[in-house]
Amino acid sequence: MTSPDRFIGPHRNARIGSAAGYPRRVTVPDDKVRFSVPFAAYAPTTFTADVVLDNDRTVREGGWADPPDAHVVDFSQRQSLQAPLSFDDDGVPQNPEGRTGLRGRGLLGCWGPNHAADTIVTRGHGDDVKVLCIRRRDRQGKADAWALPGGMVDAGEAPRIAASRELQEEVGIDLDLAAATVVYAGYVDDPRNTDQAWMETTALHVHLDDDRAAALRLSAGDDADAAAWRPTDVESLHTLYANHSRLVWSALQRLATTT
Ligand code: RP5
Repeated sequence: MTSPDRFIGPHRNARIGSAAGYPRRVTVPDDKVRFSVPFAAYAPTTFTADVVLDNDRTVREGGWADPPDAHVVDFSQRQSLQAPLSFDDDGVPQNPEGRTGLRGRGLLGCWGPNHAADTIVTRGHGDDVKVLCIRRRDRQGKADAWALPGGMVDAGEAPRIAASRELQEEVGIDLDLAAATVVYAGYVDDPRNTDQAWMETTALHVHLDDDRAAALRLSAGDDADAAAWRPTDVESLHTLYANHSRLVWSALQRLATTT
């Protein structure tokens, strides 16, 4: 099974994405994405959303965001699934996939990697495999933002537990993910990413037989306003949020070799 061409090349959503309230990003040409490539004219705007600033965990009980000054964060305790952290000239973690046309944290709480967990639940056989998706309530600039069920990993929480919790919250189902297989762990090409804050995920795959899949009663909630089984042909996959197509593709490859 050959992976579609669109999985190859520099991050794209992180350069063109305009999540709610985001200022216009500086254009970053494909050949200038890597920070190692000189780009003298590069002068991105700095933007951190008010909701992030209002949730500074050092001043607000229950806050989920780092303080505005990145230098007070202990980065020795923060790990990237993608690559060892590297830092810009100001000592702030730098996006491992390169320039995004925006600095600051945007809508993301953490300087550097922001960890999520996603579940890829599949059903069906051969050319008729379907994947369980949610429609993101926030849409993130799209008319129809179908995505994998998933969300942020809470401090100290295992990705498997976070994935299971999100399935319950967003789709209303209880699935035991103890035996689910990690098919992807790394960078997410998310439209909210910036040069200094980005999404990473651990994606768990579980395939359900026809009876188990038919018994599930899907009920969208929390960050989702719809839940449905979606097709997995290449064109459908490429309409998914961020680079979730890449995650589903990994699961399909696993299915093709294990069934
Ligand atoms: C994506 O954003 C992840 O892959 C995950 O699906 C999601 C987590 O963010 P929220 O849904 O919590 O906004 O990057």
